Amino acid sequence: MLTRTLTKLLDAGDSESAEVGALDSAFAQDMLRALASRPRSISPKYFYDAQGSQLFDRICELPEYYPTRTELRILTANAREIGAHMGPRAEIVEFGAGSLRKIRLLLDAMDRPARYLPIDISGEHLAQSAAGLQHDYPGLDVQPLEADYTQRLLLPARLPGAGQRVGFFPGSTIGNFTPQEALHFLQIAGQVLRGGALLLGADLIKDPAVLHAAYNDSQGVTAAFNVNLLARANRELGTRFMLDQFAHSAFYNAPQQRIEMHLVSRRRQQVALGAERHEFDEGEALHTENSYKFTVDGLRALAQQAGFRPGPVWTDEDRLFSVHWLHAPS
Ligand code: AVJ
Repeated sequence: MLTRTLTKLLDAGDSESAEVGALDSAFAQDMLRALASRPRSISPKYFYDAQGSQLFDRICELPEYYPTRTELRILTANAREIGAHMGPRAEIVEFGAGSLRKIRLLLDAMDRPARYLPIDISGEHLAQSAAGLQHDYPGLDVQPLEADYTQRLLLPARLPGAGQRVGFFPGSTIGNFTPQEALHFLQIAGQVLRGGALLLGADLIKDPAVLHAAYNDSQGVTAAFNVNLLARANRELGTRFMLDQFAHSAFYNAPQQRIEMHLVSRRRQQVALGAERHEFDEGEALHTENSYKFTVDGLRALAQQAGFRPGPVWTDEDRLFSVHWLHAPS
C-alpha cells in the first residue's frame, strides 16, 4: 500500500538525467558526508526541490497536519493587532517563504507596508510566488532572495523612509534546528532585525498521539515527502536508491521534545555516489529531520537568551500552536 502510494506520488528519478558536475553541489557534499557518517543524518533543507515543495504544500492540506491551518487561524484572528504592532511602512523579511499565503494575510492588515523580502532556498518556487504577489500588491517593493538563511544573512540596506524591519518565521520551521542552532539563528536574526521585531510561529508540545498522526498521515504524503529526498538524490546525483526499499519512520522522541523522521532500509543494499559505494544494513537508517516542539515559556526563554525581549503571544483555543511577537535588540 505504501509502495503504491509512493509510486503515485514520486518521480522515481533516472540516473541518466543526473547532471555532470552535480557532485560539486552542496547537496552532493552533504549526501556524501551523510552516507559516510554514523549514525547517518542529513539536513531537512534538502527536502525542498520543486517536487518536495509540492509535496509539502500537500502535507499542509492533510487532515492530520494541524500546524499550517492552526497558524493561519491564529494569524487571521489576530491580524489587526499584529498589524498594529508592525506599524506604518514596515519592511518584512520572511525566512523560508514557501507559498506566500500567510504573508498576504499580514500585508492586508498592515498600514502601507513598504517592502517584502522573502528568502528561500527553493528559488524557482519562490520566484513564481513572488511574481504573483507583486502583481497583487503593485505598491509593495517585492524582492525575493534565493538563499540559505541557515548559512548567512546578507540583506539589502533599509529603505529610506521605511518603518521598522520585522522578521517573519512561520510554520515552526525553527523546530528543524537543534536548540543550539535555534539560538544561533535567533542571534543572527536579531542583528538583521535590530530595532525591529520577529514574528515567530512555534509548534507546541501536546498529546504524543496527535503529534504522531501529524507525521504519519493515512494517505502516505509525509512518507512520500520523506522518500523524495532519495528520489531527488537519484535525479540530481545519479545515486540509485531503491525507493521502495526504504521505509518512512516518524515518531515522537519525548525526552528530546521532537518528532524524528528517518528512512529505514528494508534490506541490505548498496548505493553509489560518484566513485563511492555505501552499504545500508537491513534496518539501518538515514535520519532526515528533527521537528522540535516547544512550550510557550521555553520559546520565550530561548528568544530572551538570544537578546530578544518577548512580547505578546497568540495561540489557538486548544493550544496546538503559538505565534510570538519578539522585540529585536536595539
Ligand atoms: C516545515 C519544518 C515546520 O516540521 O512540521 C512536515 C516539515 N516534515 N511534515 C514540520 C514537515 C514532515 C515541517 N516544517
